[in-house]
Amino acid sequence: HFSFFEGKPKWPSTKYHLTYAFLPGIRVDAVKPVRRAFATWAANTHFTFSWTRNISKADFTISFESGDHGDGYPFDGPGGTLAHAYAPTDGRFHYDAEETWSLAATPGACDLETLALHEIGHLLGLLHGSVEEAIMAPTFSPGQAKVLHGDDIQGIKTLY
Ligand code: TQI
Ligand code: CA
Ligand code: ZN
Ligand code: ZN
Repeated sequence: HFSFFEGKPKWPSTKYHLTYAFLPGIRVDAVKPVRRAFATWAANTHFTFSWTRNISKADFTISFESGDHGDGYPFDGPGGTLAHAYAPTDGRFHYDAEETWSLAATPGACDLETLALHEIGHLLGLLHGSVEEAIMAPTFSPGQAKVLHGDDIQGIKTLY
């Protein structure tokens, strides 16, 4: 089953339209999978998302970072942590720039869209659940591509 962060932080219920921006240094090929992941969440929740170029006003920022990048959660080179994202209403979503990223399920590489689906779940307030097929499952096999599961959607509907 789904779970939430301690204290259940969430976006204010009046704020159902959220914006995201890509920070300088973003891989151009990451834009499409991230946009698809936001569209998938939008299709299954009350949220709408749009891309903004105004970084200072964006609710979410997406960037590629490597090693110690100043937020107290350094990345660890190839393998290990692939990406991380913060609880509402921080909005930061970092990919580990040192991973091998891919645009589809590829052995030995990580699927940008699957990771985005998972990290957006965190951005919206979900923690890891116990349903193996869910995008918020506590296990992840790189190379695998996943889609949203009823349990992920149920989690957001319960939180909001
Ligand atoms: N990155 C972790 C993750 O996204 C970072 C993390 C650990 C985290 N605990 C957190 C982020 C609590 C927000 C809140 O879960 S990861 C998994 C899973 C990772 C891990 O790259 O290690 C998945 C990425 F859930 F299987 F552990 C995707 Cl699905
Ligand atoms: Ca890593
Ligand atoms: Zn970070
Ligand atoms: Zn996670």
